[in-house]
Amino acid sequence: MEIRQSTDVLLVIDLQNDFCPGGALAVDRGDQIVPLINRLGSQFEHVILTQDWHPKSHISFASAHPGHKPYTSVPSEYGPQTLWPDHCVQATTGAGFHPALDLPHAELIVRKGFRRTIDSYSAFVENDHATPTGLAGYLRERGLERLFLCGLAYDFCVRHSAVDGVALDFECLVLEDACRAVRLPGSVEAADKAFLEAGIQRLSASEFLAG
Ligand code: VGL
Ligand code: ZN
Repeated sequence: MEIRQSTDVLLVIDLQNDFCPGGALAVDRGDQIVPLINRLGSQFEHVILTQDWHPKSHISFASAHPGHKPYTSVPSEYGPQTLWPDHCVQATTGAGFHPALDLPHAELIVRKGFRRTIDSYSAFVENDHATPTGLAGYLRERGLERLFLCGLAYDFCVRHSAVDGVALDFECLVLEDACRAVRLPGSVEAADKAFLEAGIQRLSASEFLAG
């Protein structure tokens, strides 16, 4: 597959310390995809990063709901909200990008989840399904049309970003081996199904790079 340099984007989701081994919400082997993502990045003219960026006491933190444990769910105004360990707190080391991530030409960093009462898995729309992040407007204004997604986590932020991107008329493809999953019960299967239903192609980044 040929990269269309003027209209394609590499969208790197949440490659942050807290999602890597040793971090607060560590994704198994989350750090291992960094070299592959760096190689991918060097092939794309347009690279955009997302950054999970929560205030203290964020609604998605189990610690903000006394008596509730991480990885359970609570009702919220916009439906069930999964609770997580405190993670990606604004301006902490955990919220920083993995130190080996080497994408100096990334042209935009989209921060999400910065409103205390709304979580945001998607790079496009927050979990209330109403609050836009601004990414769709940026892409349209810049004439960017097709997104290759990679990063963390496959079954949450990559999943919702790709599905919302397609709903907003962007073509989205997922570079599967350049992602890692949180793996809550059934979450990877649910992501696979969501990609299939939305017509989102999954492809191997290694094969993609090999041409
Ligand atoms: C994510 C859970 C909570 C992700 C972010 O990046 O997939 N998952 N916040
Ligand atoms: Zn988060």
